[in-house]
Amino acid sequence: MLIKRKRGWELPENAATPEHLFLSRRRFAQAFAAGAIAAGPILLPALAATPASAQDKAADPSAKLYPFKQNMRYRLDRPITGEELATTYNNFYEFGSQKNIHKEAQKLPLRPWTIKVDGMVEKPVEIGIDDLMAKMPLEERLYRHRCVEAWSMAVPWGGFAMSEFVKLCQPLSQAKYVRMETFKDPKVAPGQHQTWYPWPYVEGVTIEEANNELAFMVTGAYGKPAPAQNGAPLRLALPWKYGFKHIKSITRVTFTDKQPKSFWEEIQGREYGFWANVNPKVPHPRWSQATEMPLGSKERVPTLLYNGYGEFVADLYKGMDEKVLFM
Ligand SMILES: Nc1nc2c(c(=O)[nH]1)N[C@H]1C(S)=C(S)[C@@H](COP(=O)(O)O)O[C@H]1N2
Ligand SMILES: [Mo]
Repeated sequence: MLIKRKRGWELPENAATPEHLFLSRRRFAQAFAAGAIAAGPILLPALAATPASAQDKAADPSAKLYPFKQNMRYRLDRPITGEELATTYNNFYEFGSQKNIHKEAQKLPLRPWTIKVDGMVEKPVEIGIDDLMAKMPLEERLYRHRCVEAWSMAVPWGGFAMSEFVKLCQPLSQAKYVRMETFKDPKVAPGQHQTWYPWPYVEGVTIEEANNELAFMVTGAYGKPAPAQNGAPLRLALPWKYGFKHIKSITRVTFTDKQPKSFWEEIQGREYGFWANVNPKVPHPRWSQATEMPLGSKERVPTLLYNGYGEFVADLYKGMDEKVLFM
């Protein structure tokens, strides 16, 4: 994950190697050693043939549903991040390892969009995003977001409780985990030409976490449909966990009895684990997690255990090994 040094909230050079360099160097070296790829240019240019905007915004049938009623149970201890910032400073490696991928991300066609539900469920289904939204109780929630890179934001998300989605899917009793996958289409997502990344992006949670009241499936932001760069048309928000768990542009949800191996865990399992709960006292192997830089701010603020959501989630982890819970 990229740590540039241009802005005030980012870490000094000695605190972190820019993640994309670190990882691409490492994975390139691995692939090279394995004879998988020949020496040559690592970065492929964006496909010139793809139109600048494959997406007709006016055609988004969900636009008329917004804004959703705000659920007052979830309150912020800080101002909402400016929309301009939250929609132009992004992590979405499918479109590149820099933060300014928002223009590139407009190439992602958001309709039609189908989510495949399979694995340990009563009946595997494919459901269109608009049919899904029609079945779900839509609401707005103000949530904090803490990236493992130590920047943070606070966003009004629109969407529905993940527990409602789980109910709709009718998982079998053997299902212990929910595994989610992002689209894979290198024609629209140039980052997916970088074959040393294990595409598609995968994330997972336990069924108990999915059913926790905080787990939220996001369709919108700032009172309207979320833009592609924030993970439209369906992304996850788990505000007590590091941001990389918030998988974007979900196309597949699988109920399983095996703990899923996530994208970042696959790349660098010693630094990015399955649980990834926020804890200021457990440093990342290459930098401190004690404080964070809210986007748009000039001063760092203390990071809170479970990102301040302990009252909702601490019980999920009672008696578990603290060595794995916070990475
Ligand atoms: N598919 C996909 N989902 C993703 C990522 C990604 O690169 N690809 N980055 C993650 C990380 S590290 C963070 S911090 C958040 C960033 O969400 P935002 O761009 O809406 O702030 O998305 C997460 N979800
Ligand atoms: Mo992140």
